[in-house]
Amino acid sequence: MKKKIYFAGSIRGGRDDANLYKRMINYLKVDNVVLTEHVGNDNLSLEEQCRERDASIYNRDTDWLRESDVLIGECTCPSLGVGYELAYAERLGIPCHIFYNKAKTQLSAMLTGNLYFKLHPYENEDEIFEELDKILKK
Ligand code: 6IA
Repeated sequence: MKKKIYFAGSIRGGRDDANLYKRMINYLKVDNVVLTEHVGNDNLSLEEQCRERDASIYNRDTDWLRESDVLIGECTCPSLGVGYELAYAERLGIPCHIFYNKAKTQLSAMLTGNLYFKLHPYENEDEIFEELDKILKK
């Protein structure tokens, strides 16, 4: 059965890895439903904050989180929003898988120290897809 995946990746935290998010989302989409495809969008506008628009983003994202079967986060680029989503998903008992490039980042102890989170440190991008296959039991 297709899984509903909440893919989490940095937006205002920085878009350095946006292309990687897109590759991961495209891979996940083949056999699953990715609720947050826009996270990999190349030309996501990073326009000025507007409280009302941001409130609708927050409400939509938390609705999606509540209906997701699994959260997959790419956390190499630190993002407050992704950290928030991870804590939110943990509260709901949604399985959370965290990917990060271990040569590029020192992940927060608030993530590495929380044994609820399943960590997937990688060196090469190929390893990501092998791990995704295992998670989704391809
Ligand atoms: O703090 P960040 O912006 O880096 O948080 C990124 C995370 O929050 C992602 O995993 C998304 O699920 C969520 N998120 C943050 N901003 C948005 C957004 N539009 N649309 C959907 N999800 C979002 C932001 C566009 C905006 C810059 C005008």
